[in-house]
Amino acid sequence: MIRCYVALGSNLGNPAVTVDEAIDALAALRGSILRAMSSLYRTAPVGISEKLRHQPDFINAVVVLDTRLSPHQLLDELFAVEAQFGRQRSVRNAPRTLDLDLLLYGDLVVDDQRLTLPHPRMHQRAFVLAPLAEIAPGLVIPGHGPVETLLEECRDQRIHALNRHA
Ligand code: PH2
Ligand code: MG
Ligand code: MG
Repeated sequence: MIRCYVALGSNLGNPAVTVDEAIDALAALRGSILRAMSSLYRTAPVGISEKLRHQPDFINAVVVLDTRLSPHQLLDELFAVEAQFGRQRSVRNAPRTLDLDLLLYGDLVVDDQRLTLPHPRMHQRAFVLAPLAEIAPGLVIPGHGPVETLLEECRDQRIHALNRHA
């Protein structure tokens, strides 16, 4: 099996419920086993154009999946789960009920029409790096370095771990 990391994000509807339910859906994916999940994080929108800037905070999380699926099969499954949660694709970076991004597929490096691995912006985003560091300390992102070092460079991004049991 290949070890993969998948990021979850939501900022429409009830994001915390959506992310929890989406984690259950990922745990049920064919040919795959859910190995770990991070805490949920409340995060300020990052890298969004001026016009779309005033959108709600996100809930983000990251999970570890071991899979027998190919990268493109896994990508198709992730799109199917997004659709199941009512994801509408309008303009890029519009608020969304659920975004599932394949971050890493083993140490595979690819860049084709549908898929770029490692995910091209993951190394600049605290909302990915903080949950990733929680479940995969010391992980090295091919071409970029250790997750903790990258996270230090994103200190200006507002992000806050939710205490599930509060
Ligand atoms: N996703 C984006 C763009 N910006 N910002 C936060 N905080 N969380 C996200 O999941 C996110 C974002 C594009 O997918
Ligand atoms: Mg995304
Ligand atoms: Mg996406």
